[in-house]
Amino acid sequence: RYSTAAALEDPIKPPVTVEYDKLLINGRFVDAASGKTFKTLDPRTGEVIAHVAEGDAEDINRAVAAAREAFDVGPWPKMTAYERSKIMFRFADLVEKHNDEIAALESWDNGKPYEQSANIEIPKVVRIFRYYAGWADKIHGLTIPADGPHHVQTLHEPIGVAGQIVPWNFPLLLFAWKVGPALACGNTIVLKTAEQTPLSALLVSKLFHEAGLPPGVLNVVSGFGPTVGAALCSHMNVDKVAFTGSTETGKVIVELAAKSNLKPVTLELGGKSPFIVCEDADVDKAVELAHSALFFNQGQCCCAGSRTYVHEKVYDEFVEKAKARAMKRTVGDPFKSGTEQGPQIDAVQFKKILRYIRSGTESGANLEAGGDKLGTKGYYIQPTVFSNVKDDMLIAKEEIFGPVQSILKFKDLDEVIRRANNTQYGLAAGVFTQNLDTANTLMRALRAGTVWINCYDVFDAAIPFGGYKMSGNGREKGEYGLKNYLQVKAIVTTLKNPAW
Ligand code: TXE
Repeated sequence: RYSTAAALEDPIKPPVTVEYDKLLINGRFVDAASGKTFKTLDPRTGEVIAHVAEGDAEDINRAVAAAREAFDVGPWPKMTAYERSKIMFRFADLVEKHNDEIAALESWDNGKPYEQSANIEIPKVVRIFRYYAGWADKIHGLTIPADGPHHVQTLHEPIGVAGQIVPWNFPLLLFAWKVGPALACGNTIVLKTAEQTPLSALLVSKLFHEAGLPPGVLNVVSGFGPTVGAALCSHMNVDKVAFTGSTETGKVIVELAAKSNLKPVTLELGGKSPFIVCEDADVDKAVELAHSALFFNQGQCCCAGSRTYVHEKVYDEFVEKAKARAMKRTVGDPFKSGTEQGPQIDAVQFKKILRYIRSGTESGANLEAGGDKLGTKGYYIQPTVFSNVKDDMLIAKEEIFGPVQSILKFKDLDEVIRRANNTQYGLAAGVFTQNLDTANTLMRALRAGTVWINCYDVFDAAIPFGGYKMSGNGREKGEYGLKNYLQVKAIVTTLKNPAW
């Protein structure tokens, strides 16, 4: 059924080489203090791409000291906002110029289709940096009328040294969501990449320095969560932490921040987002949108539409067509043109997904398509569809983070609202209907940070993104994203002559 399996045995040589594999501290590439390295693997084969310097607490100390100096002494927060903005624009131009090389490195390290990296993600990275470069000289406070003979104003100031921790599913896009607003506001940064995908951030950070970024403003320390990540979150000289990853690790991070210096934490965590197909839906269009809402990026999206609720009137037709669409999905080498789905990120995620697939079958859901790994090398999984899924099954409750679609049946709006909201998560939701009243009811009733109506995964730089409930706190992107990196100073001056 999956005719592409044979092609997976012979991976295509990526059109790029690894040039940067050290830590970036104070504008220079350096070895880890311990001299240790770790392997980053090709998800197509499990083979080594590169040995990368492995940071630990000592390297975090070095990086934080550099970021501290660049913040306290300058020049970054002391430069004019326009100067900072120009460097960010120059950086965006360089990323655009090197688009294909960066995209190739991203796909090699992560396994996502090269066409997705080159045509969607890296251009979005450019767009985010241009968006926030545009904000740099438009951040300002207020003048406030207050009682008494006082002139009152607010200054919006950077927080200081930001610790940022990114995951592996969108390594560079999430780098952009974090680094863009932090730099626009005048903060300095120590960023930890995910241990599965350290490469692209090192390459672009090199380009940032070429664009004129002063040393110490952006430091990148590769390594593991319990060492580098924990040291960053616990550091007394880090003023703020921003994290994207699992809800479980999010809780650890809040604890580390609280136990050290009570630094504020913003979190973008897991999800189990409902995608609701109403009775008036054009089934063909709904199937296609629900398919991409779940399967995009190998299903490794925090906002994946992973509970597909379909009205009973169109349920059977929807299931048939969703199954046919999944079986047509082109799984293949990420570097092959036309590939829709590459391998999962690593052996841990691969096994976790296969466990969930087994659990779906065992708990009585109908396996309509897929259900197994694909090929003999690397971490490919067949696009999998379950129907007859019930709310209390594990596959309907927990984040699978893989290419597994669960289709559930509903009868009326009140029921689907209650069921859609009955989750610890609240990241996103999708609604598919032509009925304005239905759309209006659902968009207000759904407890989620984003509701997409007749669309999904629209990630414009200006649109805020973040979670309700245990999907996190704070918003990234857009004007809201600046709030994570600013603090407000109130200035009160006594007026000699209040009449004026
Ligand atoms: O996540 P972790 P993992 C979900 C998804 C996935 C599951 C596990 O369901 O299957 O999480 O993935 C760093 N202190 N998401 O294990 O552990 C780690 O090094 C500080 C959802 O990869 O959250 C990496 O850089 N940092 C998600 C980052 O946290 C620590 C994206 C994410 O890893 C740490 C990824 C510690 N103690 C997974 N432990 C999303 N929201 O998009 C780990 N890290």
